Amino acid sequence: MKVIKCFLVVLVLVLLAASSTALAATLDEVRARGELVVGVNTGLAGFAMPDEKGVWKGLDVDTAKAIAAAVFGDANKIKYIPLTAVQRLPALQSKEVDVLCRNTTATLTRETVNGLNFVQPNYYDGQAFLISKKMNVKSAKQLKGATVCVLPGTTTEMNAADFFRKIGMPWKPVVIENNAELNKAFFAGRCDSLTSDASQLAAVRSVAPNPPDYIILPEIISKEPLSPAVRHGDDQWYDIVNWTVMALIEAEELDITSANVDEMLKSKDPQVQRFLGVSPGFGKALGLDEKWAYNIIKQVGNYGEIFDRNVGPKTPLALERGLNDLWTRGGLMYAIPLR
Ligand SMILES: N[C@@H](CCC(=O)N[C@@H](CS)C(=O)NCC(=O)O)C(=O)O
Repeated sequence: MKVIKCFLVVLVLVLLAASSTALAATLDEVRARGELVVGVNTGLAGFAMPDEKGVWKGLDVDTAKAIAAAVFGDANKIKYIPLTAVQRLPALQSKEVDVLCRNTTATLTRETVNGLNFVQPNYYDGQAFLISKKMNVKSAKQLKGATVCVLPGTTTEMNAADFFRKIGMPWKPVVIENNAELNKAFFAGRCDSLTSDASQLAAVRSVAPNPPDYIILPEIISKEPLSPAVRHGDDQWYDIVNWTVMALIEAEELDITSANVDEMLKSKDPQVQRFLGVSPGFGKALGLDEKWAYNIIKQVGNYGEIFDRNVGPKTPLALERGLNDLWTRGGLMYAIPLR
């Protein structure tokens, strides 16, 4: 009896030790390594793509930079790991990356079966269809019998099947795993339509041989809340990534920008003072420096700046804020209170 009791006590102690290391692991590992390892797209204009000098640019890249700024006070301490749609979830599960910032839709099965947690979305998207104007089609409901290019390992594949099944229309999926090959197949006329998240179709269209030859049909057939993701089991790391995205939105709500953040340090507004660490507390609560949010905004900008710079109306993607506008202007971007 005594031996069994003893064994149980040891077992409990071992389990406790194991769970506490799992809880604190990621931030410690990232700090010890001296850089954040981020899983990004292999190349998606506006979201994550190296420029002509090989410098990664995009909304997902800026989200990653914000995390690095929060953790290190230096937005450039990042190693980018390009991942295809099929590779991305296993790469996070196997600890090849600390975080995924890769236009990935938050879903129930990805959070449960795949053991991941999605934080606050950094882009609310929805699936659409891209076609050549020559097709003379105005609605996705006219795509009867159409061949549709689609990437495997995505929510896209299932949504398209659901859409056509629901309206009882036949279609022919053309499934190609390599994204560049998929886009090439569409532009070469191997499929009548390319289906994906609307923002991605805008990105693909922006690099088309002649963009005005192509249109995105009006139907949005799904909800695609694109969110950074972390592994299950490390709440502190989840909090850091989640509150980094929240901070980007909060700064826009408070009218704090990369240009005025130093001026804002002198603000009399207690909310601004707490946000920028002038009144300390939030940094300690997250296990970070009190200047975590200041560093994010100074080095990367607020959510609106990131949106405009990468995908907004003045970029080749020319996307409107729409759902990604602040809640105060009718969008879904809403930072839960920093208190
Ligand atoms: N948001 C959807 C789709 C994401 C996705 O992977 N889209 C493709 C189509 S543009 C992509 O990013 N491809 C780039 C690649 O696989 O390299 C999901 O999470 O499943």
